[in-house]
Amino acid sequence: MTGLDGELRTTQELLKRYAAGEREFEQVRLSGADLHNTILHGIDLSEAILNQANLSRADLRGADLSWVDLSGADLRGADLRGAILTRADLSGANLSHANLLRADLSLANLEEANLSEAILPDGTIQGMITPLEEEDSEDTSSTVLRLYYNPVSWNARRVWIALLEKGISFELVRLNLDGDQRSPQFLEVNPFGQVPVLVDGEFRVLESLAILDYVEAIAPYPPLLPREPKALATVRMIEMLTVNELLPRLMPLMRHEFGETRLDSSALMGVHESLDEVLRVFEETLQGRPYFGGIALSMADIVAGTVIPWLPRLGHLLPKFPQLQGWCDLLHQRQTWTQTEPTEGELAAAESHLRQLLAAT
Ligand SMILES: N[C@@H](CCC(=O)N[C@@H](CS)C(=O)NCC(=O)O)C(=O)O
Repeated sequence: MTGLDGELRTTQELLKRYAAGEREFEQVRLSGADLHNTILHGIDLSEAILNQANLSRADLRGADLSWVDLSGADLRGADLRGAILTRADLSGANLSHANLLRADLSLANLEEANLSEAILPDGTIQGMITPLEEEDSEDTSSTVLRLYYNPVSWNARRVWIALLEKGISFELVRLNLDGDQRSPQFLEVNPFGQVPVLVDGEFRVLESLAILDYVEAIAPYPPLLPREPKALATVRMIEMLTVNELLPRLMPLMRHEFGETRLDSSALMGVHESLDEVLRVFEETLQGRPYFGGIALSMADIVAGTVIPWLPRLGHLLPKFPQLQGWCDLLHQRQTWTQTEPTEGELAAAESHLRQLLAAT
């Protein structure tokens, strides 16, 4: 790979060859390379020179990084589960929020490395007192996360957006919700016959909010849950208000719009007023900040942001809530929102199933 004629000179070349299936890149010299967010699962970079490289959020699961020079490298949020880092030079590297579960760090130089909130090889988190339960630290290094979803499901879209925001690899398994959610195969995955479900190796999580917690724990970078107490409580509050107040109040409007249970004008007005009650709290909570948790996107924006922008389509307009309106506009500038937005075709295809599901609730 690094012989005279095959010498690798650029990051692009490495990525190209990796994409073509090559894995042997031992002794490459790519000081200061920009490899952030890349998928380099199982790569052999032993004895490579990668000092000062940017490998933040890179997927380096199971990589051979023995004797590598990663001094001063940016490895924030990198997924290093099961990686071999024997005698690696990690001096001055930033490994905060990295996942080093079951990584081999024997004789690695960690002088002045930043390991804050990194998941260490034994499953403990640097800077936290409670070790992870043994069963939580199951090695999933050889598995890809699998998300069962439907494109018009708000609950599933929350998880989909969170996974994309984290930049981790996953695969999507689509359910049509036309009865396939009650097939024996899917009922084995979720006995309640609902999406989303996240499967990580042998481990399965139901319930979108629980899944979001799991995603945050396995991929802590970039954080989608603030640590500051008031911001954290606000984020949780918005998540719970969306699920426990906003969505139930929205259901009659959904049934009305989809023609199952038409409401007369006074009942309709009552629904709009009760929705406004919740939205007023959301509007006040933003307090001039771009997102519910402050300046950075959080799980609150993801949970509320898969519902509120749909309200105008259901006849509930937002102009009296200028902050929420601005927040919706901001969300729609994110690729993770546009990428996961159901198409008109998907919406039309889902309409009759949606009607049946609404009638059953
Ligand atoms: N509380 C669950 C709700 C899941 C849910 O209601 N999923 C809907 C789609 S949004 C579903 O799969 N419905 C199919 C059915 O009930 O048959 C969560 O948050 O994950």
